[in-house]
Amino acid sequence: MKGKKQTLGEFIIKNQDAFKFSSGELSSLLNSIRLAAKVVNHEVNKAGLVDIIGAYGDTNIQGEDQQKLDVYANNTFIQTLTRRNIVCGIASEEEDHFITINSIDQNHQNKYVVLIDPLDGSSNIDVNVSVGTIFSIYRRITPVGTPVQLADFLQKGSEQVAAGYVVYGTSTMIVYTTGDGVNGFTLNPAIGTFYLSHPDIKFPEDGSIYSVNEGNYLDFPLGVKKYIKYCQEEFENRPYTSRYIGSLVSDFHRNMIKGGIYMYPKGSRNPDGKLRLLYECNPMAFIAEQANGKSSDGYRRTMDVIPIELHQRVPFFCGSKKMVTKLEDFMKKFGE
Ligand code: P6P
Repeated sequence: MKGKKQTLGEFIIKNQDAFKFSSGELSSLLNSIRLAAKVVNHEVNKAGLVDIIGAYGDTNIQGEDQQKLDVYANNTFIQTLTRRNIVCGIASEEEDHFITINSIDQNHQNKYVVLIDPLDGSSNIDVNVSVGTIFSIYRRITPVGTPVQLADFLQKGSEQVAAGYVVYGTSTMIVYTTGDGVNGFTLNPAIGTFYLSHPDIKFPEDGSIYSVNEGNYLDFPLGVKKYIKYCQEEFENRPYTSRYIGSLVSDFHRNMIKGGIYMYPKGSRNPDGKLRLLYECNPMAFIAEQANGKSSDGYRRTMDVIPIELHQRVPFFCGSKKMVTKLEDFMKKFGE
């Protein structure tokens, strides 16, 4: 039918042959993420109406208050992924350690591990600011038929086979890559179907939006301070616009559409930065690079960082290629 938009389900099936590993398993994995996203979206959208807002009364390994929706989203993604019998292990921001997934008759035959930030930006939940889910998918590297190991999760970002995010915003979208470009799907809540709304998304090579928590300015490395002042000076197409929602998925998504750079530098309170390498920075970096953008820790490509710890943090600079390169120039010149 003319003008009929492709659904996410149709897109997954149509493109599964392009996936260099077992297409059926990845398709099933992506379908389970699609289902979990719809379930979480339903709760996020009605959070203001029921007593699901507010602290869960517990804290996660990050020492952050767990919001009830954090826990709900975490449980929903873990249960949905487990039921599909595709993954051998899951790591989550909300779980201190990785979870081994293996039903009795299964004997650890599943080949994929998933790392998730189930509800990023959750501190914004009870002020009605958009939040997101971030996921990263790898093939296991330890022998199939044995329990998953930490090494399966501590892989460089360049080894990811798929990554994506859900943004629960003015509309709910899934944006993901399997290494063959980036595509965005928007949910029609009336029928619970995601439709291809943003095919082949590309970061504008340059941009005029910078996203950083300027409240931490005095704490930033000199190179970052110099870059921010560069963004603010009257010259060429500057001053740029400062836009910071405080929700990585939303800031990243806007910058990918309009052009921009997101920055979370290190500082005295966050000596390695705040964002987690494995389930925030690497998946966003994979998407950024697949959309012709760039991502680094100020000096090195984010996806080349060798992980040493599940909840490891890194400084994170990600967005339009020319803006990230300019930031790196300031870091090389002025450094810490
Ligand atoms: P700050 C949310 O907690 C998050 O991980 C990202 O989504 C967001 O960009 C950042 O932290 C906000 O951190 O220190 O500026 O409040």
